[in-house]
Amino acid sequence: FGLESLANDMNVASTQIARSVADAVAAETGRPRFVAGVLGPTNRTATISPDIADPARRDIDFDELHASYTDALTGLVNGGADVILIETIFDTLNAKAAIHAVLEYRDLHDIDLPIMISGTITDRSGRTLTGQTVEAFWNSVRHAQPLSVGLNCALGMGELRQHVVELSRVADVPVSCHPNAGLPNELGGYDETPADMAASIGSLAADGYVNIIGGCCGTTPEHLQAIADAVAPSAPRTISTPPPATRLAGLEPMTIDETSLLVNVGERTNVTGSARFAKLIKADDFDTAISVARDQVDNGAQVIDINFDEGLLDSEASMITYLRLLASEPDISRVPVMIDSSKWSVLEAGLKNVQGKPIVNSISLKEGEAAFLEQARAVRRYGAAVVVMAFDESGQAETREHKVECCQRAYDLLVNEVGFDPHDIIFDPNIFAVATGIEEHAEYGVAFVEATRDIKQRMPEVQVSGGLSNLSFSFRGNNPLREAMHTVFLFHAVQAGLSMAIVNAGRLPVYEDIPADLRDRIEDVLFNRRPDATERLIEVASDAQSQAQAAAVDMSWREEPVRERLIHSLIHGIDEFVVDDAEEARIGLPKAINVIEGPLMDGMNIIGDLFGAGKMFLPQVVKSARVMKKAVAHLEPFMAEEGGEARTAGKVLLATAKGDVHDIGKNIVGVVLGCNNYEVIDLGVMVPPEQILRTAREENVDIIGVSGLITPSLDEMVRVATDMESEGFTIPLLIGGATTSRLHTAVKIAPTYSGATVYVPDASRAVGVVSDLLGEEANSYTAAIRQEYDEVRATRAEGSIPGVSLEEARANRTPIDWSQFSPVPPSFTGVRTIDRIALEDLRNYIDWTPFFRSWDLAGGFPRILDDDVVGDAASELFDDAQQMLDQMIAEEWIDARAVVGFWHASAEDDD
Ligand code: THG
Repeated sequence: FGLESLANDMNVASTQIARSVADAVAAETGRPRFVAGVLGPTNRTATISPDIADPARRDIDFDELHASYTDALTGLVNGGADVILIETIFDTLNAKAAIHAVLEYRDLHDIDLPIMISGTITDRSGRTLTGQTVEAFWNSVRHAQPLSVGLNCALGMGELRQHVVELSRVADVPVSCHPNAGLPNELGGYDETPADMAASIGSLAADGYVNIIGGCCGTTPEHLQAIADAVAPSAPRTISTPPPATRLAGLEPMTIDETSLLVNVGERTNVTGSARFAKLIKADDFDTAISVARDQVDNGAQVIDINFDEGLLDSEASMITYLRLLASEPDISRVPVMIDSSKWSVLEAGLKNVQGKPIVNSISLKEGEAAFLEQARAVRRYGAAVVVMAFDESGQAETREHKVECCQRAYDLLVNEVGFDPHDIIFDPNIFAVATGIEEHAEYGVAFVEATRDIKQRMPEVQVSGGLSNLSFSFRGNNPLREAMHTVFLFHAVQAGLSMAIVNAGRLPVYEDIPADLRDRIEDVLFNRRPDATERLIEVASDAQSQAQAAAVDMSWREEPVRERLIHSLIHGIDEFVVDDAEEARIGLPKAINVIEGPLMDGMNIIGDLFGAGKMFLPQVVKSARVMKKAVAHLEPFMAEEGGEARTAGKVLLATAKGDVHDIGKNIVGVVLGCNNYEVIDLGVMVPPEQILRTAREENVDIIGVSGLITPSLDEMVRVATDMESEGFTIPLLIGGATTSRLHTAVKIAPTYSGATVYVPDASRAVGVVSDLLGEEANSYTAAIRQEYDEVRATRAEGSIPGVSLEEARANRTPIDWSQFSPVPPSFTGVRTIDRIALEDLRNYIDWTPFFRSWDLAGGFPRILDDDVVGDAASELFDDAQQMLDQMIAEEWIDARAVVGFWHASAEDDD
């Protein structure tokens, strides 16, 4: 709202008001009252790119957020806040900047300022906007050691409950919850009454899932009173004690405990560890460089080590770009990253660009305790785990004793001085090359394994890791032998307590598959069992046949017909084959445009369905849109050649309504449309209707889309529509944003504008709607929407018959004369087993109405059956359904849901 410079002043003033009220109430009641100063999420995300063409771009970065949070925080503290509540977190990286700001402020001013944390789940996938699961979110903010963690906003208690239950399971601190008074209804209001909220929150409390409760959007003092009364009888939740473990996170949680097998850390995304990767980075081919990370994950890497330490590279810039690109790849960024550099500035640049809980690789005592402590404290504020190399002022530790000494010293400093959770410490006792021919190196294998054993015995909570491929440097060029050595070494090191290793994921043969003789010779080297061990290994080196088994990637989907392949690529966000497949599809169809309107659009629609059903989350949808872009880019020149009818990019004007600054959703719509070959003109936020219409005319756009999150935006949208009407516009108007709805669009907006007015529920639907509105069938599409909205209005009008007063209703009571009534005894009591039900009998008892409603079949089944066009098809379906049901019952699956699902699927096929 342009008031950024006043954040500090406003926070001082508002905290002072809260303070004076809290103090007055405390004096009056004799009970303590606290003031929580809120740091909100801001209106920008540090994790998602605002630009189609540039997934590495960001609207805001960690440092900017940090500065702005520090400013806001200063006001809250000066106004007298007791606690800082970091709230409504949709992007954990934003929250980590806020946490960092508070931790740093606390240290600088030496004050005790507890932190409360509350995230927000925005869609049906059960993830944050930026794609993290609840547990991954908790792992990523846990370093704040908050007074509490919870969830708020976005949803009502009903939808939020399962996520609070999940948080309650994983969080070893008090759990809070302050939901909205239900989801905003279609007209932007909140429907849950104090009694509704009291009931749902009361039951959450009674079931023991929360310690702190409250209300967010739409709640009033009456709501809070009712909630307070409802939870009064319940005991607070008993804090859970999840088993101690190393808990990391990408988009998903990653837990390492004593039941874990060896954690594979992918080594290939390292410019010093891979000539190919180095070449790609130097050539600025980040796309292919990202596929190296994907290969590692596909081959089983559970963490990826990322290193840009190379003299000729701008390592910081490469690290930032790479991590930001990874953030747009949900199938890779689901795993945590290990930020690998010997330069602190690169490590720090990395830490500012990951939303999960990463690992820093590495710090050590080689420059003394002061530098070590400083870096360790910084790592803690960023909330990362850390690899500590067994180095000290005298250099790298080579003997068992020296390795253990370095690690013990680092442990004491980290745990006692810095307050590190020992589970966040990963020791690396140095894997060095063996069989080098240099005598002093002969003990390196044993020294590592034995040091590992000692470390795990003395400090059982820590993890031990190592760079495995270092071991076999002297056999460079002979991968089969190197891989066999790695496997044999791991076999022993894991027994000694090695829990992680940086490896070439997927390139580790099975121990049992290594020929016994080769195994013995390798073990001789590793354990320094005989003076001629190295020579004997070299003897067999050349005939060591490939033991490594390339992990078979499942490529069976490549065998499917081209339409299925295209859809598969879109859904899974794979861009590797999409150009070839688009070409194959183009050759098989009359025109290039048919590829877009056929298989590609089918794929996008499936994605819309999956998103709607919570089976995909936002970053995946954006990823799919990028694959789409690639396919469309390939088809474009052909469409141009085919002339006139080719869908040259339609022009879409997007704007956030006047008075509203929220644009994250709108930006994503812009990205998705841009990827689908539409030209997007984005006017930004707080755009007055005049400016929208002027630009629309000047730019001769095909569609206008207005978005908004806050309730007043709903009225602004009505104004846009009204102005469009009075100025004689005819182009379609799209309505979107969190508080908008089909109902509001139908009831309030559409009637004011004679052009098409269409509600777009989310970004995954934008392309379908725009292509329908601009396509050849636009007229019938628009007519269908109009009819649908007419029906919505009609239904609403029916539903809003004015009520009468309670007195009148009671006076109008139905007279029931019980004396005239004799109850009929039931034909039997007790249990009766029914073996087989014929559909003819059952059919009459099924109330289809709720199914039709949930499938959006407004007219209901009978109308479809009567309809001339689809009537026959529908009766056929019904017969099919009957047969299927009979069979299912015969096979003892009497689950009505399965039957209904079948019917629904068939109906869509025949549509
Ligand atoms: N400890 C910690 N971090 C580390 C290491 C360690 N990071 C880097 C390194 N060591 C681990 N990573 C690798 C990656 C690749 C190789 C070795 C270690 C390797 N690469 C082939 C080679 O050099 O022969 C490259 C071949 C190619 O170009 O493809 O062996 O110890 N904490």
